[in-house]
Amino acid sequence: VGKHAPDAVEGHAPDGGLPVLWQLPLSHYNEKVRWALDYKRIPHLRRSLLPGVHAVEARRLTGDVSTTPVLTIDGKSTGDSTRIIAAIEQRWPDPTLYPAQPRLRGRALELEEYFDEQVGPHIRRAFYAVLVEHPDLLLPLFTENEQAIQRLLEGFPVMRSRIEARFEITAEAVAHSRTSVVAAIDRLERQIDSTGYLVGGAFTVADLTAAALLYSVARPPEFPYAMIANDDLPEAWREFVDALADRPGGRWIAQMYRDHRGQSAEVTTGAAPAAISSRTL
Ligand SMILES: N[C@@H](CCC(=O)N[C@@H](CS)C(=O)NCC(=O)O)C(=O)O
Repeated sequence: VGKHAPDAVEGHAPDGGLPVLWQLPLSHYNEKVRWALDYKRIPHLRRSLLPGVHAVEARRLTGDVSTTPVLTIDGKSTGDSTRIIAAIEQRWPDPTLYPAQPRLRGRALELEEYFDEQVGPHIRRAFYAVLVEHPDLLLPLFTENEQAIQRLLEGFPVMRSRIEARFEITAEAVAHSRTSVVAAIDRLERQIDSTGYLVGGAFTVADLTAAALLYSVARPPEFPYAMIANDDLPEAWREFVDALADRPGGRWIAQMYRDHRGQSAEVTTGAAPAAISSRTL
């Protein structure tokens, strides 16, 4: 939070005209948009928000959405990863994430919707159900700032009950969510065709969404932020994800990351191109 300037959204000054991604580093919906920005090599700034603050900030920015990711382009903020990718696609069509053929495009968007709505919330619930028992492992996924981690740790009982209420963490719901994640891997495996892709024999928004939303199953080294070290993984989570990571669907996720996750297009302050520094001055 300390990193974001309050006026960073006004379309000039600190953002130098670059798109700004407001994010939670660990969140899979945020990873989806980062991947799209990086894949299209769109130089952009990232502002990481702390949990709690992120919902308030998202609403302040967009007026209609209390979730991250939010992307600000030319002072206009859009929430929801699907809408953001549509906006990016329109503004930066190349390389495209949407199949040109309408029927294939429809299928790709349908799969995007399926992974967003039927898988994303379930893997998140399954994950938090285990990780709320391990704040020492969970909190460093939100920030590297030791002081911030300490503060979050002190407030953790409240944060934990908010997470449990917000994501409906009950034994019954968690069991159902685990089943839904396994079903997602089943569906993924049925959908991968002989080309290795989900739709139309090429990498599209469908592949990107499936792999990003299920990254925590495969734990790919290309994931750009902190992940829990293998040796520290709580047993209850390890046994769940390891079984899935070993399946063809799990290996496919790792493959998508290897082949298509690409290089970060984030512009960090230290590496700001001249055009940005001079406008900032
Ligand atoms: N449909 C949204 C979902 C995004 C979402 O659920 N984001 C979470 C982070 S994983 C969030 O900001 N949640 C805040 C909250 O639920 O209060 C999208 O695709 O962007």
